[in-house]
Amino acid sequence: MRKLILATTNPNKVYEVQSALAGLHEWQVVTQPATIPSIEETGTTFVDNAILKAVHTSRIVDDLVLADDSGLCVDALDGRPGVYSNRYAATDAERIQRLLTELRPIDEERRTAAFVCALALAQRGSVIWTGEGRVDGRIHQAPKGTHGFGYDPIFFVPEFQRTMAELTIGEKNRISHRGRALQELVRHFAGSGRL
Ligand code: ITT
Repeated sequence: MRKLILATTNPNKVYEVQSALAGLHEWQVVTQPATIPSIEETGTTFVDNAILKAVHTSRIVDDLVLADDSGLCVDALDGRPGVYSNRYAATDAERIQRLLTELRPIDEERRTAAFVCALALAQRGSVIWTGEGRVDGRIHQAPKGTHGFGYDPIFFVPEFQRTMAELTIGEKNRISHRGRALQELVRHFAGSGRL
């Protein structure tokens, strides 16, 4: 069995990636060791930050490393919080509150937004592959649902007519930014014969 190391400190990402890749029976998908020092996310794009995180960890461990950089881009805020989604406020509840306050004057039809996820694969300091996924939706007026994490309770998914936090893990992985980027990764593995 080969190991795929997830270069993340976010357990929700780990859960979603492990569920999405459960069909890759040759691979054991595990979180990076807690001893890996964190690296500052100095990039200005999702893919730059995903590469930073993947390469950093891959200089310390021998196995293949996968990193995810993701966030919420709100059209009425010129794409913010974007790569700063995690740094927007201290907790999920405060991040949601800040966004809802900023969007209070914005009408329903202008509350469009997208979740974006960049993935990077690296080994021994070199990038092997990058991919991106995106899902379009709308910022709901109030939080709804208890699944998922982060901004999920205020992200309304038109295809389901529910918020992301009202979707099951299977539904979220089918349509989400991360799920779509992971579907690309599976195709890459299949194409490169690494499946
Ligand atoms: P790592 O860098 O350790 O992977 P992180 O949570 O800091 O963990 P990011 O820097 O990529 O990850 O920040 C992503 C933020 O964007 C995350 O903390 C959420 O606030 C938001 N986000 C990303 N994906 C999301 C999702 O599927 N649902 C809800 N919010 C999401």
